[in-house]
Amino acid sequence: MAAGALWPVLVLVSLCPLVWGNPSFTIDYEKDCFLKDGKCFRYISGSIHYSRIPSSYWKDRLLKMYMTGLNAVQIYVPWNFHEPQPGVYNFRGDHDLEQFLNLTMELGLLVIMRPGPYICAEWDMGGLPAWLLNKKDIGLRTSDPDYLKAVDSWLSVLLPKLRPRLYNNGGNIISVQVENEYGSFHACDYGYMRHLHAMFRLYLGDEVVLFTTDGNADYFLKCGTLQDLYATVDFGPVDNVTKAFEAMRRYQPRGPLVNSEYYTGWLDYWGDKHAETPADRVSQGLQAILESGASVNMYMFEGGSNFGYWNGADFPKVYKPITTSYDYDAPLTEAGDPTDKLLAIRSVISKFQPVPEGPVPPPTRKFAYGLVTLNKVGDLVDLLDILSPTNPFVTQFPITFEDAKQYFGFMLYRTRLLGDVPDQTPLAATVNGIHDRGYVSVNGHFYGVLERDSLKVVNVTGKEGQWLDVLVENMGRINYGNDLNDFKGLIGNLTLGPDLLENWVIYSLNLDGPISQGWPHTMDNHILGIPVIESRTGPAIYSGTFTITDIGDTYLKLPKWTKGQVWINGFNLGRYWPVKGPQVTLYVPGTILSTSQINNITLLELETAPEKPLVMFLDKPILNGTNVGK
Ligand code: 6GJ
Repeated sequence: MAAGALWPVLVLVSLCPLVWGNPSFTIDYEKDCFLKDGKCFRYISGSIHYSRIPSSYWKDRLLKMYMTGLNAVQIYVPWNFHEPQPGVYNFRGDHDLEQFLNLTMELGLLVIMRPGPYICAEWDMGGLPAWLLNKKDIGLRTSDPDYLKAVDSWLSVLLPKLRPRLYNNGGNIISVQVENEYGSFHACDYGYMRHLHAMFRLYLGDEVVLFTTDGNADYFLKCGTLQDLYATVDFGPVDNVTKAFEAMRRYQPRGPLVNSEYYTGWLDYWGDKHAETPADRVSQGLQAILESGASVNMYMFEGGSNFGYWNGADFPKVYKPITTSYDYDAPLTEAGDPTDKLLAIRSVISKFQPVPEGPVPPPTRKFAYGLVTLNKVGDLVDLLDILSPTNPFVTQFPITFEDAKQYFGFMLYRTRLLGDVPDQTPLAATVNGIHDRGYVSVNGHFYGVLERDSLKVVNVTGKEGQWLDVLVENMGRINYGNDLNDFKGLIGNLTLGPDLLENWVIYSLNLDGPISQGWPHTMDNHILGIPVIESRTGPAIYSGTFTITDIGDTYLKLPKWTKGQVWINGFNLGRYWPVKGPQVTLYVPGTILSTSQINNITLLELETAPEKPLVMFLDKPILNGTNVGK
């Protein structure tokens, strides 16, 4: 072809890359917009955490987000959810990140990825794996070489999974966040951020939009932003949109305005009132953001649940663990049910861009399966041969969970009384000595609870040679702020009266293993060879069974139980604490229930069981329990 004839073809190629299938997602710093395939584009996104939803329900939630009119979803990748031990990876089943991403592609949703490595998110240690604490003085979220070595190893596994899914490579990932609100962290280590920047570029290439997110104030933005990382901000309905974006513009003078976390609700702490944000306030704020032409991600759109031990904690002044429910008062409930807030948001979005025709899918089916009676299997200290099969640690002074290479759940600390204790004598920890709750018994008699950040003592009596037992519960690691190195267990020594307690026998407990294998339902109590003592106090295992004829979601209520952990059919549903509230019921996804087999439920009650050890399944949640424990 003569050179002259080639010209129109070259112009065509350069003007319409899509003609040749070269998708592109970039930033236009003249027009202050994202460019998607050469056209200005604004995303309206919602946060969803796959790690908080059973994988069978991922598509249901994503479809509802699509039908609301969202064109993108924003997701965190919790590092500790995928690397439970150094070099051991889990991307299967409910951890199958790529399956989740496939579903977003299938539904035509774009993705904003937030791989951290730190993510906050009210998730244990902000997503950082607790095994990092094996180096006791590790500098988390800094240039500490040991921290960076672990980060680089993790990113070398995760980021190659994302590269083919980038929009410019034909996928649907349009942007990737580096770290998370780094400006809120005390270290202000630019070397660390530059290292992450280099690693993200190494694995993801030079084209993908990399960005940061920080609070909308200079105090946060000055340490959280970095050259070549697009600076975005976050703020909620109470904030002034103009002022918030003015703060962004001081660090990102050109390019699209972006609110990466527009708070649609808020998290719940045990013992606080259930957080609620009115739908009209959320939708009015959203309208103001969209009117400014900004792109926005609503945090959360679907919260889900902190199953197992995954909840994090905050440390405003004292330690405050987050509840099992991460409902967040979000537009989709913990069970994925659309709310009036979702409809209000959909109405606002429809003013700015078309929303899909057709109804938002209805709530999933809910059932009130009724009452289930439980039986006591035994006191925890009588079940150690099953729940702690490995030899205990024998030490002069207490060791932490991390010392024992145990990162979640419970450890039993025992020491023998060296003499009679005839009178009520205070067992005490140093102020910060218990991480996080210690359930105290002597010779199997329950005396009470030692709590973190408390000077409260537990008075005990006993006889020489009897076991003094402290069952320590890890209630979730701090996920925000400067105290992320949140070791668990007896962090300090205990004293009994004037005496320092020494010579400990320490049991690492593994309840999830046996229970996931069917214990205790696979054997009768008498086979356990244990006379079941019918005391209702102190850490003990209870179990029951129930059959159902229809599968659906349900909510577990534990009237007059105190605090503990619950498993159904071996699935660790999470923590219950109805006497504390505000959460009174636990969400039970129908995906873990069966109509073809007898269902089983197992409780570890840590304090006091009701006279009638029964539980009930309701068809509605109670997350704002005021008269809790009833
Ligand atoms: C965000 O910063 C975070 O990026 N955020 C919250 N921060 C305040 C922490 C409470 C003292 S609460 C909800 C969100 C998520 O944690 C998000 O990961």
